Amino acid sequence: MACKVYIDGTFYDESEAKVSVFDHGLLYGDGVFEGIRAYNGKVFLCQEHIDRIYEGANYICINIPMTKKEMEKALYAALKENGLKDAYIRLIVTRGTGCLGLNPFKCVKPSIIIIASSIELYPPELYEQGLSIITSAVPAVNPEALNPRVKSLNYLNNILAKMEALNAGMFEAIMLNSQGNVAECTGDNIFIVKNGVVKTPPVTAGILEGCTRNALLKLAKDAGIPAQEVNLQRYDLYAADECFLTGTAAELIAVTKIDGRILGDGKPGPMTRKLLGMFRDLTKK
Ligand code: PXG
Repeated sequence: MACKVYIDGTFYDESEAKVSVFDHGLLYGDGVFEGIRAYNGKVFLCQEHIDRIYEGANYICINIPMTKKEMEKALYAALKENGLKDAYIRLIVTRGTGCLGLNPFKCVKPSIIIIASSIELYPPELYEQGLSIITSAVPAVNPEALNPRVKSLNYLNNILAKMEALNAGMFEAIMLNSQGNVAECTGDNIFIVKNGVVKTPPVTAGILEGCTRNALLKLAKDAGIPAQEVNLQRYDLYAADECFLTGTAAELIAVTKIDGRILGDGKPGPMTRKLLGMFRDLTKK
């Protein structure tokens, strides 16, 4: 279904929603974005996503030309304009239109784009079966170069790893950091469960600090389930009782096989199911 797209304060029909070929978002991947969900008319983890995009923009010296409150209003306006209650919202802030050449300071004004639509990351039956995934030969971006905490418009590294997964007949790939520790998947954070303890790599492993990840850690802690942010090696993955991925698009999905090693009994485990139930409840609040 055709949607109405917000660009710099105006809604355009999808076919008319266009940006300049001189936008540095297109020319250099110079910008930041968010993938956000709306459930039953409410923008889920709205403040968290808004805070993250403002922080990321600040890191790359983009001054978003609206307040956070105005941004929240624009997200709701995009839902309303499209008559959507449940949606996937793509928020993009680009450096804006400039000239050829890297110099970002020649760009006049950052552009804000909001697309409200839908997304399906994995086929529904995989939520029942669990995913089979691989570790990628493509390492995660070194945080000393471009910190992966910035959800930038540069996703090529993750796309290389995603292609590796797809070429191997899998949907996802795990990226390791330069120390060989587990970082994250191409569009999701990763968790394991070992002896009743939920574990996920710390932000310092060089990951996107996922909003779903943070919400899940809080849900676990509030429910008295032990949860730790600790470095994980590939050994920990293979030896895990359970594994699951979290992300705005994926929500929470079990992983049952990694690099050909079957985890637990090869089915989504009890902790994964419990946390998925708790997460679904949270989306209904
Ligand atoms: N790691 C990476 C590299 C991501 O891109 C996550 C973790 C999970 O973060 P959140 O905040 O969503 O829990 C992401 C999120 C898409 C798409 O269009 C990608 C993401 C989210 C939504 C849609 O492929 N990535």
